[in-house]
Amino acid sequence: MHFVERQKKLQEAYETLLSRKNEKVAGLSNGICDRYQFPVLTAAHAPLCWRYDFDPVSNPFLMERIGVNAVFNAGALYWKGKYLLVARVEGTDRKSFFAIAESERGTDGFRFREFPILLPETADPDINVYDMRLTRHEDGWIYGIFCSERKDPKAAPGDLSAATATAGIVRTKDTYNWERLPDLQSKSQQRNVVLHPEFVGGKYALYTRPQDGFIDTGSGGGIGWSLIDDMTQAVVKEEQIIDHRYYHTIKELKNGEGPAPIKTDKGWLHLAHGVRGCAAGLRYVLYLYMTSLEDPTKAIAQPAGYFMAPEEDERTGDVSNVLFSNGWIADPDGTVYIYYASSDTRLHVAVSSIDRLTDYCLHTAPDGFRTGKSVETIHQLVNKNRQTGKI
Ligand code: M1P
Repeated sequence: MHFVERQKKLQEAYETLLSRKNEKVAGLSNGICDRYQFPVLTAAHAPLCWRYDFDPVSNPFLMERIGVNAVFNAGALYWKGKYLLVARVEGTDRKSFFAIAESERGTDGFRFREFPILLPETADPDINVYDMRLTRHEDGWIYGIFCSERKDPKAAPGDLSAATATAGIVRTKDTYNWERLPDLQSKSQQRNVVLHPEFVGGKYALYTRPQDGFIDTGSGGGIGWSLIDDMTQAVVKEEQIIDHRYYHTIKELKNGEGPAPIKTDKGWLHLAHGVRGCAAGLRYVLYLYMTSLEDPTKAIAQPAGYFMAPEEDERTGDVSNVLFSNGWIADPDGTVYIYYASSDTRLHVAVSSIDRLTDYCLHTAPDGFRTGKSVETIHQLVNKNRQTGKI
């Protein structure tokens, strides 16, 4: 195909993708949230100018010079009239980086800014970065906390896979200029670290996820909480587990805080991921819980099980059987946009509301930790339905 014709076709296909309207999936859903038909971001949403050299002299075949493998796990923020996503963009070279996509609607029309974020490095440069959680803190800064991955300096000779996970920290006031702060200091490895939006007793508060290794949490008991004196020199001095992992639950193997919690009049609303092992490997699902406004370390609602798990096409991708979320946005009218990725490949949106999500948390039975309790819960519901004669 002639260069000019190919360029025209590439641009037309790109504009068709970006202007595609997204509708709620037809059907009843589970009533907790509604999925949307199309992913909001995919590898194909990466701007053509990141991927193609449009000079016929240096790229006579108009081939892709830089490949994008996947776009997923995005932090989210409503900013100056736009829904803003800081997406994890993974190149075909396996390196992830952050890039901001914006939309005026929240369910479609996401368009990347011209340049991905050129993240400032520390003296020990990140080998890979991913999964930024955004927090608009009451101190006036927008913080981004992400996983910084480096080769494990203690790896045995020949072990090219051993890595370390550390929480990298940036902050901005305008979403264009990002100041890199020192990485979080912690005695264990850390991933899925999230900043609580308010001061607690005059200190910053972090949700942590202590882990012994890069993949295995080992003795790390779940989602932790740590008070921090200074975000410009953040140190985990003490850490308490506020959302534990348990045997034979959706979070048996590991769990991790999703985005920063949303403050509601009934408590802090949290979104997290839970991981269990099965014959097919690791299975990542999404769950909700709530903590007290007076004491954010105290759980006030822990509904059993997941509210979202991989469905249909979501089940397959680079790392199959995974739903992961590190971004959501609550509108002033209570609408909640949950940005979740499937199978480490693409990013979707599901829409709910504060009322629906808190109702789900506060009126869903907690896990009884054994099968008999689960059946008892069903009996209670059937009896209630019989008594009220509503069915
Ligand atoms: O591959 C699934 C997910 O694995 C990790 O999550 P966790 O820290 O809970 O193990 C992360 O690498 C995440 O990006 C990825 O989606």
